[in-house]
Amino acid sequence: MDRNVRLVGVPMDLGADRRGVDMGPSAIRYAGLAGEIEGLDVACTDGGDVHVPRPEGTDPDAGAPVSGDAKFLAESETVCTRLAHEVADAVADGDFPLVLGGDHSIAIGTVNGLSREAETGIVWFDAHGDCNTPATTPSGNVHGMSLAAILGKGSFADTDWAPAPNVAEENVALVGLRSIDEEERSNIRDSDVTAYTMTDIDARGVTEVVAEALDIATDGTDGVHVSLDLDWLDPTEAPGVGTPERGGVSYREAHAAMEIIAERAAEPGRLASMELVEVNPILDQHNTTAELAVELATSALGKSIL
Ligand code: 4U7
Ligand code: MN
Ligand code: MN
Ligand code: MN
Repeated sequence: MDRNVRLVGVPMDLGADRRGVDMGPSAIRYAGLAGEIEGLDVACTDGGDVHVPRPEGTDPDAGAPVSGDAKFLAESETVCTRLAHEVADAVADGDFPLVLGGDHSIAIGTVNGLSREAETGIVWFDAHGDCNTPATTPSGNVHGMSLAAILGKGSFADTDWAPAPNVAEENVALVGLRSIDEEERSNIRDSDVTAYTMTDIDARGVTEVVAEALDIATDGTDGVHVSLDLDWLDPTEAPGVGTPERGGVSYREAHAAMEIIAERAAEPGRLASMELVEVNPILDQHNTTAELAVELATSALGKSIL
């Protein structure tokens, strides 16, 4: 990594059912993120946390679109707009934004800030598709809709804060899927997003799949955003997440994926930003999942064993 890394914490949990994911930024910092990054001879500054309203005293139905259901949509807009501003500021200063969640709804803010001035590809590591819309969501939780929001699907198209300005579906790859809702499946199939399931990883190996995902995300773009939902990993490795799904990638497979990203960071169409989301310290065993998030981030930023 040839740029300064700027940490931006987003203690957001309004996009998810389980309280606790709001403590993710603290847990990831406590696991030693800044020191580990500095250990790579990369400068790291901490931009602090974006302010998140507390659920008490907020109306979950405020801002909901006329059709369908999305909880805390008004607050999601507020938080994502603030975050987009912080990310755009970091990029304008020549820094590399490393965003710490918080639930995955914050990706809407990260990608909006990032793609203001640059064509952006996305590699989205997740057990889930995050492609529900307010009309298809079974839960009402925005963290299950964030990629659809970024791509301006359903009623998100009518908002000015959710669709990202410079992201083409053709440059988006989902990696590691194993839990998709019925109607969400059609949202993915009817889109130009490329989706790699765990079956693809079983058949082809994680290195080939991730290399191909990067080809998609770098094709004609200025940079790639890596969105890492820790539930991408198997729950035996990452127990501290709100929506664990069996059958995820192993510790080594996750590292292999991040090492391929680091290799690409030096090339054109390089790594533009990264976010670590869905770490829930309340559900964790010790601070295992936050520590894993730190390891994977430093791997992506160029840490090698020898
Ligand atoms: B995550 C779910 F119904 N699909 O929409 C939904 F199963 O950011 C889960 O990937 C979404 O962790 C998980 O609520 C969102 C559910
Ligand atoms: Mn500013
Ligand atoms: Mn997710
Ligand atoms: Mn997920």
